[in-house]
Amino acid sequence: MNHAIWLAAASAFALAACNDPATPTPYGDSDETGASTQDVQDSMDQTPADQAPAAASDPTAYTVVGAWIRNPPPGRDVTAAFMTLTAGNAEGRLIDARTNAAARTEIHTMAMEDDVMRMRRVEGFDIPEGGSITLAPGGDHLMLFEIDRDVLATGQVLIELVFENGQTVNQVFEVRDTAPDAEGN
Ligand SMILES: [Cu+2]
Repeated sequence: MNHAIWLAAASAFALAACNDPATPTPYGDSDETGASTQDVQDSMDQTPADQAPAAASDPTAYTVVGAWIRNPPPGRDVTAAFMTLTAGNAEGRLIDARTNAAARTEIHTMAMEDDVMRMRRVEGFDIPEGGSITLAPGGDHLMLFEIDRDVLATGQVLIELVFENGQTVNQVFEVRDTAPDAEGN
């Protein structure tokens, strides 16, 4: 039931989105070479307090757990990705997501509309300082359009999460039929 609604919503949105002029995707166009050597040096001077040494010099350290992407049924060219995202020592805002597994990615939320759950595009998700947000089926999610099934078939999808302050996090999302914590099914 839920699943059917979700599919219907996904289908409606995909159709609507087709009228959208394609957004230019700067993916793979990165030319950032500065500062990384210094960052590594800084990290090495610090005690390895946690499992995220790369974020040691970042004003906001993001942590992602439970990242997964729904294995889409045959014939679908859209799917959704989920995770729990925690901000460390500063508040943050997720504003974009990029991946080679889809032609386009959007940030979506869900809202009831005439007794039907419908997805809606939003500009981003705020993450409170020291807090977290959870993207999960039936709620907030990353929406992937025109998916590349060859990439999904590898079982893992790399998604670059882009934050308002310019930080990015490259996160592996596991391709699954159900949520990682959905046991006994
Ligand atoms: Cu969506």
